[in-house]
Amino acid sequence: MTAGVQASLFDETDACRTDQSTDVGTIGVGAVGVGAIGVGAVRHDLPDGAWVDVRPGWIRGSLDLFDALSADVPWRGERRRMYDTILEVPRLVARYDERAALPHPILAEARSTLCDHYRAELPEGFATAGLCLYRDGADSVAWHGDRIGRGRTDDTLIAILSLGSPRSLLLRPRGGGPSRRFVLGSGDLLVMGGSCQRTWDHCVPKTTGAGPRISVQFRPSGVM
Ligand SMILES: O=C(O)CCC(=O)C(=O)O
Repeated sequence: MTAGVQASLFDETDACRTDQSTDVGTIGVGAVGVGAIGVGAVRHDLPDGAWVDVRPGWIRGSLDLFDALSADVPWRGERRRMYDTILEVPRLVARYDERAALPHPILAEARSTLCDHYRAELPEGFATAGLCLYRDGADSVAWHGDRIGRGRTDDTLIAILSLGSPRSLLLRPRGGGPSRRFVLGSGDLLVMGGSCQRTWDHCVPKTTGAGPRISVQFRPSGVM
């Protein structure tokens, strides 16, 4: 499956980092590579102690990574009970806990880069990876916060790598108020931090004309 879209306009060609390096490093897998987060990341402070970092073009060769994950990940559908009806969840998923091998070596590199960059704010580091495949614009995820585990009571960080077709990720205060829209292109990174999971909800709404998109969410252990 090919996303059939251009990667982020910011898709970069610089070298990416190794576990050992302290700045921009050199590990990539073929044409795919992880950039430094500090280069080009912008922090958006939100009310109530929440923030969002956006780092456009974090992954170089992101459409190759999209194609590899589309083909290799054991995608599965999920069902949820809604009152007395069982409904198909409108996207495919795959989950990797902290002990599981990730489905592409660049995702391990991405996680380790995230752990290094956010060590002061998240000393325990990112552990799990949740992957979602939005097959087209009819696939979506409804408003929610990641409030299972410590995200319910404490500040935490969730990092999202977007691959494939651009989609909007919206955030709105839990108590109501105007929403904020972040349009994520292929290879872009968005990190939600501070109180974001407790005080804000996020969603990926349905849209017309979108192609396939993969979202990779890195979370600390026990947070969902
Ligand atoms: O698709 C995304 O980037 C968001 C996914 C998400 O919020 C979730 O699966 O909990």
